[in-house]
Order: sequence, then structure tokens, then C-alpha cells
Amino acid sequence: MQTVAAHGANIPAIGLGTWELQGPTCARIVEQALRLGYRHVDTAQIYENEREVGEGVRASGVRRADVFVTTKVWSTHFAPNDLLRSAKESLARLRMTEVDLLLLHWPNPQVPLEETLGALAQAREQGLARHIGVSNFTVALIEEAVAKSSAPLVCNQVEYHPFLDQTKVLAACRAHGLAVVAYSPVAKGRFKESEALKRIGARHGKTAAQVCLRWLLQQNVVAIPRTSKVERLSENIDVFDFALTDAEMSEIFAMGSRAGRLTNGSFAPQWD
Ligand code: 1BO
Repeated sequence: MQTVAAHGANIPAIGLGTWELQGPTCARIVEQALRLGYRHVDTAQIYENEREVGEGVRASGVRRADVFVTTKVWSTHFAPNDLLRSAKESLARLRMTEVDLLLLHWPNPQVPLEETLGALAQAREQGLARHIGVSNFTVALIEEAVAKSSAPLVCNQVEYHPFLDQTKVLAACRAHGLAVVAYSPVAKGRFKESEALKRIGARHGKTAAQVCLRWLLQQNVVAIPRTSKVERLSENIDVFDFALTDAEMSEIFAMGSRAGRLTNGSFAPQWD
């Protein structure tokens, strides 16, 4: 599988997102995904499915060392001791000795970022995580985090799809060598409303969802589509055998705006 490199991490370009997947369905989808060739699974403490993600990885028969596993610390656990305890609890639920990537899930202005980043780097030093990074960070927060982190941050995981303009965040990540990992890469099904995505897909014998994923790959962005349907797993990973033209890439870029954001909780920062 194609990977995106950042500060020593090689992140498989397509991963399985597990936000909102629960219980046996989650374990089954993770197992199926790995059997189909996925090598990257994304979870989080707040998703309440780390146990099932771990079960799915073990049931797949794929060696743990061959799967890139990400989890995230929820923002109410950013005080240094809480962060380390939370990371250890995640590992216990996953039944893993380390994750490949540990992220701060959302910024939390209540806890000084320097302290949280110190604890995150400690988690890495203690072998709880091979790499560390952030999620839902704005340009200002990326700049601050990069300046204050003693260890390299390998990614910023953010919502990104054709309907959301993330030009500024992408530029900041690139400037500091962070990979961008896109959650909701097919815009939670909104791709179905786009005649243009369907038309472009038809030209390549692909679906509109595959066009969204390919558009991200051609920007060197990692995508983590979530699905609870086995047939969609195959569709989402079948995006490596075609290429969008420059004109098609531009046409898709033109669909994006600030208004296209789908995830915007009360805990969200002031977006760029
Ligand atoms: C609240 C969870 C957002 C995506 O990880």
C-alpha cells in the first residue's frame, strides 16, 4: 500500500476510520478490512471501540507489526498525568503494547499546550506510541505546537473532503513536514449529491466516493473512510489504479468552501 511519509512515520495512504462503529460490527469490519488489504486502522478513546478494534486486528490474522494503529486522547485528559494514564488505558483496551500513532484529539485551551505536548512526547519516550501528532488543529495551533513540542509531530488529522476548503491548514502542515490525515473524506455521503463527482468517476469507471479518495491521495493526503458495509471496504481501497487529470483536480478544488464543514462541536477551535 502507498504510504505518506512524515518525520520517520510511513502512514498507509488509506486507512479504516472507525468513528461511530460499535461492538461486534466494529470488530467484524476491522477484521474484514485487514483481510482485504487495509493496513491502517484509526480509533480514539472517545469512540468507545478500542476493545473491538483490537479484537478485529487479532482476528484478521495480520501480524500486529504490519498494521498501523492510531488512537487519540480525549481533550479532558490533557493534564500530563491524565494523558499518560489515558494512553495506557487505551493500550489496555486495544490489548497492544504500543500504538503507531497517538494524537491529541481536539485542542483544549484550558490546559497549557506545552504541558500536554510534554506528556505526549513522554508517552512516545516510554514506548506507548511510535509516533505522535495532533488532530483538529488550526494554523495558529500547528505553529504553536511545532514550536513547543520536543518530539516531531507527524500529522494533523482534520476533516477534509471536496466540499471543505482546507488550503491554509494544508500549507501549514506541509511547511512543518506534518502529514495531513483526512477524516470524513467522502463528506459523510454528501458526495452522492454531486453530479460533477459522478461524471468524473464515470470517465474513469469509478464511483464518486472513489473520486473523493483519489483527489486526496493525489495531494499526498491520507484518507480514513469509515463504513459499516463490507462491499464499501473494497470500493474505498480500490483507488490506486487511476489518476485524475489536472483539470479534474482543479474542478474538485473549486467545490470547496469554509461552509462545507460537517463536524463542528462546541469544543471546536476558531477555524481558519
Ligand atoms: C468527535 C470526533 C470527531 C472525529 O474524530
